[in-house]
Amino acid sequence: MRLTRIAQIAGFLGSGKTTTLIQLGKELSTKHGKKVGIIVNEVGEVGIDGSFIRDFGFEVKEIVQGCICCSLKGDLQSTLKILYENYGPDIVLIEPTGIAFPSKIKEIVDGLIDLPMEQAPVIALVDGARFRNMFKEMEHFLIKQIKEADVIAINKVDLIESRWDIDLLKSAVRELNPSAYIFSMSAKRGDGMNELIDIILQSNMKVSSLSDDGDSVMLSGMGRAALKLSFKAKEDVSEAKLKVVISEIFNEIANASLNSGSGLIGHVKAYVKTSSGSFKASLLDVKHGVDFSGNFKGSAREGEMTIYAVVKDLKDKVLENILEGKVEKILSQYRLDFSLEENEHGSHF
Ligand SMILES: Nc1nc2c(ncn2[C@@H]2O[C@H](COP(=O)(O)OP(=O)(O)OP(=O)(O)O)[C@@H](O)[C@H]2O)c(=O)[nH]1
Ligand SMILES: [Mg+2]
Repeated sequence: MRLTRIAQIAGFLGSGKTTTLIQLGKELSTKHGKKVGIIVNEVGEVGIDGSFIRDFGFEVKEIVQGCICCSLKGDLQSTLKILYENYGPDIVLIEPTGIAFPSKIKEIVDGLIDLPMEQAPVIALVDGARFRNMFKEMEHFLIKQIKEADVIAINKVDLIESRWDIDLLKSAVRELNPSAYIFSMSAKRGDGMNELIDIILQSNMKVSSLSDDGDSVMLSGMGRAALKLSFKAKEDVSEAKLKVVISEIFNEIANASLNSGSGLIGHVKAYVKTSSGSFKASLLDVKHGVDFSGNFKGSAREGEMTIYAVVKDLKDKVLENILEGKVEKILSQYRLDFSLEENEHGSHF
C-alpha cells in the first residue's frame, strides 16, 4: 500500500520555513511528479503564509489562532485526515509555527494510526544569518528545536560571508545534537534543495527524544498582534512606492517594539493583495531591512493587506497598539485611505 509521507519543516521564527516549503513543493511536484499537500500553522489570528503559498498553486490548509503542538493538536489531526481523504497527497509538508516543539508534532502525527502515513525525518531550519543574536534571547527554544530534530539545515548561507562561519555554526549545532544530520542550504538561492528532497523522499531516520514541556507559545515569551486592512488611493500607487510605505511601517513597528523593551524581533510580515498581484514582505531585524517576495508588478489603486508581528517580551496589547498606531501614521502620511477590518470579538485584528 502506498503511504503518504509527512514531512515537518520546523525552525524558529523567520528561519525560512515558508520559503523552503515553496521551493520543496515546486521541485517535488515538477521534478518528482509528487502530489503535494501543505499544512501551515500560525499562532496569530490571521494567516499570511497560507495565502502566499496558495499563490503558487498548492493545496494548502491553514490552521490559525494557536499552536498545533499544544492548543490545536486536534486540529492538526483532523486537517491531516481531511487533506488525505479529499486530496490524496503523496507528500504532506507541515510548517509549524516558529515557536513550536517539533517532537510534539511528530508525536501527534504518530497518533493517527488509522491513516496510511509515514513520517520523514524531522527537519529543523536554523537561521544562519541571525543565529548568534537569537541564541542570546531564545536559547531555551533554539536548543530544544535543535535537539528534537533528526536533520538540521543551516539556512541562508548566501548571507554568510565566510566558509569558516558556516563551519563554526555547524559545530555549534553538532554540539547540541551530535546524532543529527547537519548541512547548509539557501532556500532563496536553491543550494541544498536536492539534499533536502532526498531526505524527505528516502530517509527513515527516527526522532529519539520526546517533548515534555508545556505550552510552547506561553514558554516563548513572544507577544503577537495582527491587523487586516483594505486601502485605497486617489491615484495609482506604484510597486516601488508601496514597498517604501511597507518598509516604513515595518521599521517603525520594529523600532517602537525595541524601544518599548523587546529584546528580539521574531518576525514582522505582511501579505498584500492588489489587482496587479500579491506579495509578501518580511522584516527580521532593522539592520537588514524589509525583504519582498512574490509577484506584484506595475501599480494598483486599492488592495488588501494583512500584517502580523511577533516580538519578544511585549504584551499582545502593547504590540497591538504599536501596530495600529504605526499603520495609521504612515498610511495617512502617504495619503492612503484605509479601513481596518474587525475580528469576531468586535475589535481590530
Ligand atoms: N537571503 C536569504 N533569505 C532567506 C532565505 N530563506 C528565507 N529567506 C528570507 O527570510 C525571511 C523569512 O522567511 P520565511 O520563509 O517567511 O520564514 P518562516 O520561517 O516561514 O517565518 P515564520 O513563518 O514567520 O516563522 C523572508 O524575507 C525570506 O525571503 C535564504 O536562504 N536566504
Ligand atoms: Mg512561515
